[in-house]
Amino acid sequence: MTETLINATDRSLLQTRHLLTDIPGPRSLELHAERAEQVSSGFGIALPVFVERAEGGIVRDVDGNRLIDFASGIAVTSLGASNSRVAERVAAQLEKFTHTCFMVTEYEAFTKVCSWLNRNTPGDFAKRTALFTTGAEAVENAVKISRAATGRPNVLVFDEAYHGRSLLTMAMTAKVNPYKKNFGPMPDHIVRAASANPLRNAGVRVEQVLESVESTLREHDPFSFAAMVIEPIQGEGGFVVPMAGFIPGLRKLADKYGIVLVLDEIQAGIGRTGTLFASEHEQVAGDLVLTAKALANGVPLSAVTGRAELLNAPHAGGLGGTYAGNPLACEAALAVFEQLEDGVLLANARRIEQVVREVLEPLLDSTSIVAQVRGRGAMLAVEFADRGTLVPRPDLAAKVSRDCHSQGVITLTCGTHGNVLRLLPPLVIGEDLLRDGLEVLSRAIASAA
Ligand code: PLZ
Repeated sequence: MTETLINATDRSLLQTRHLLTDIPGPRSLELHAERAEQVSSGFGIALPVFVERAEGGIVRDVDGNRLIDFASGIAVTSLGASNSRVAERVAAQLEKFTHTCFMVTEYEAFTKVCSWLNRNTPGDFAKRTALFTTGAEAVENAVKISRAATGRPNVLVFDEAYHGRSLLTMAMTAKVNPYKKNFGPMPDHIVRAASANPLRNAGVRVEQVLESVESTLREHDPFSFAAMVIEPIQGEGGFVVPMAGFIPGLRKLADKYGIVLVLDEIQAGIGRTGTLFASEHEQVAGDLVLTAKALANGVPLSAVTGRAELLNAPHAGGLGGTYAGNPLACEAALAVFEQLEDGVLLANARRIEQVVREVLEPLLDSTSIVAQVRGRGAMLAVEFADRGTLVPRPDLAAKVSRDCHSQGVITLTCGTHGNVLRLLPPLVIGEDLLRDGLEVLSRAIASAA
């Protein structure tokens, strides 16, 4: 895999882990102290390291350390954080104009991004796309579109869901701390149903979970629901791949009651799981599909794509936003699409899964603190819990993550209980680098056990 990588030839940042100082180093600590004097303390931090340059699978910090990137800025920089084709297209656009506002005067790249998404999202029906800026905005607009199309108020969401931090999407997100605490009251008409977490529902059949979802719908009148919104693989909630048959079962419920099925592919989509869209693993087409994050490889862009009759339901002028589908972001997205076209990146994602499973799955036998290794493609996670009782161990996830950080591997945790360590390497990471990072991780897990 190392040699087939798309950018392997034009990399100027050496693709090896290299530590010159403690992590964080002295310059990062200084800058972090300055930050604390200037920046709202409402922002958390996974690793207080200041970045000087990033490329491929490496992040170089201001102290000259080279760290392995197992985060990709939370599943964003899938093509590497300074992808040359993205840089070229954005630079060329910068010379022409940075912004017109698509609601004032138009530019072709906006249409081209919509056209690619219309062609490539699952579902053999006429589609339209609306572009926005952040993931949360895509979710909010999916709700607006579904309400306009159905004339109904309610929105069904699921346990362990994450959909954003804006007022509506915060209400749709399941986890209270840190996302919702002190920020209420929450907007109304959000109803939560059971999700189909296989680890936490051992012995439960998928039909039973679907019955429980249907009974939640019935409690509120199923015909009062505009949309049901689900992540095909739950991201912040713990990289939960739902039980087989769950998403297809939701598709059937949505059809039965005329509810818009919205697939939030913001974290899992755009190649991350080894297919363009994670819902392809389930062979389900959403009525609306949401993308953001990797869509423009770090230039802010999000999209709602789906059935033409839904996207055309809002009145003209009802959708928009000053920066919606900004031309720099559209050019970045077109550069991403070009590089997804030949399937090499998708193959890389699948190869990453093979390597990660080969290294981490033996831990299931050698320790009793790893309850599961799960995920798809380059969206993989380790859940820390007592193997017998399944009591979550966030302390171990935090310890292992800290250990990785100190060894120069950028890892993130997630999960309702904070006990899941997730791996989101860029799809262009070289195999040697990937294996080096995994070696650090397995040693950290062994020492925590
Ligand atoms: N839907 C499935 O994963 C963003 C959140 C980081 P925005 N996830 C990372 C944080 O702590 O704020 C996300 C997601 C899914 C929606 C969103 C929201 O996307 O671009 O952060 O608004």
